[in-house]
Amino acid sequence: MTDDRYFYPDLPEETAILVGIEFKSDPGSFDVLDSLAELEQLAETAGVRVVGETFQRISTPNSATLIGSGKLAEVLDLLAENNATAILFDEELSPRQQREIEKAVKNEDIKVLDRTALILDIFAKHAHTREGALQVELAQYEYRLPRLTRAWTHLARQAGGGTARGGSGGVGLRGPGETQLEVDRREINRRIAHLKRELEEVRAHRQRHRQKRKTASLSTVSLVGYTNAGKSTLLNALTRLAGPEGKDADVLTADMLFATLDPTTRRVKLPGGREVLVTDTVGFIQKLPTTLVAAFRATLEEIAESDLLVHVVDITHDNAMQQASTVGEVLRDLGVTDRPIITALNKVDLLPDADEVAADLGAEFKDAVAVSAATGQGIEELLSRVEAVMNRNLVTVEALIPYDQGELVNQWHVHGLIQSEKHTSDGVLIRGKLPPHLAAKFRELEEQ
Ligand SMILES: Nc1nc2c(ncn2[C@@H]2O[C@H](COP(=O)(O)OP(=O)(O)OP(=O)(O)O)[C@@H](O)[C@H]2O)c(=O)[nH]1
Ligand SMILES: [Mg+2]
Repeated sequence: MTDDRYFYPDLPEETAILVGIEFKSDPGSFDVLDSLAELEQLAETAGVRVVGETFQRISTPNSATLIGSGKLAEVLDLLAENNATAILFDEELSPRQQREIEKAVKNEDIKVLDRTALILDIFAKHAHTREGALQVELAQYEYRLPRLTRAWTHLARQAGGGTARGGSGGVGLRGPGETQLEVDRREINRRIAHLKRELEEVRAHRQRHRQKRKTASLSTVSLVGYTNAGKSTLLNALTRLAGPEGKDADVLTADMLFATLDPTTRRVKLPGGREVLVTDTVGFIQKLPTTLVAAFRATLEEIAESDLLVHVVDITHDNAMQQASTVGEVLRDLGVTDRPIITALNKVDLLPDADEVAADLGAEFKDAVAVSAATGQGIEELLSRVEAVMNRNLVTVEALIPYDQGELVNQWHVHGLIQSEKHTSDGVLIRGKLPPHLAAKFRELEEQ
């Protein structure tokens, strides 16, 4: 039973037929069947049971129905045979395609959804911060606005009085209050404008917060990777093994897609004593529509501002290489191309011979370390690699710090490396390394 049916036992179970498409001209890096398997996982995460699937290889998409009419007839048969309540397309449907397919289905109780609607639905379930919830709501309205059809309003009426988040409208209709679907476009537009204003306020607040954090000037590392690769588990392991309090970051980890939506940042101590901030971010997925990428703004800003990326790869996944190249593509789309990257080949505890795999696959990646976020294996090595990259641009400084400025000694310990520390009659004489902006500050001290 899915969460929603636990809380709303009267909800009928939702079942779906999946429809995959492979474009002959551009087959993509994922095999159509692998992509469908992923779509099934997305469906399960959204609380929908898959009862049938089919796919078609096509040269050009049919502008009215995406798939050809013969294939559509087959889908309708599958739907009827299995008594399914939804058709789920693995490709984004244009508003027109969605309408035409709904017309062909001839039953307003059957939902016609695509991958984007499904991902948005999961996001609505998993967004916990105000900004996360607002941006998902905005993305959902923007997605739905051109797709408002009789079928939607009909379902909205059926759902009647459902709570905004409770999911009484079921998959594809969770999130913004279902009753909103009954109002006309003008009102939805008004809501979109309102959400945008609210988001601006929340973002301005976050910017100020980040500015404050910046003045604390710790370097930052972002954990990036395909959804379910183990980023959150790794953040927990890093803070447990090297955090100031030695305990888990308390980030939710789960064997589901998009468990994490809102970024979480924690302090982690590198082997030499220097501290960094590590941020867990939203996972990526293939066929991520640009409208959704925009919704990840909080995460994107974190990634764009970090000094180093740790790319977490689930090395035990059959599609590990395709997933890794998807992450590379998304990063490129986001314009993050100039950042040093360390690859963490995760979940090696599940492999019979971790070293062998690391040696084989490690060659495919730049700067790869085999780790297990679950057992802690390889985490020390990962931390040393992070340290090596972070320390690359430190500069050597020697400074005499007066005893009444003890806070500066502390800063040096946290932000840099200490090679020697001597207590003299005038203060503490330190020789070591610091990030460039702090080095300047300590040199000034020298000149006073
Ligand atoms: N065996 C094993 N399982 C792991 C390891 N790391 C993570 N997992 C499991 O993999 C699943 C996904 O882990 P998460 O940390 O939630 O993955 P994520 O990358 O944060 O995923 P999203 O936030 O959903 O994008 C969970 O069931 C974890 O327990 C590992 O090193 N070994
Ligand atoms: Mg996560």
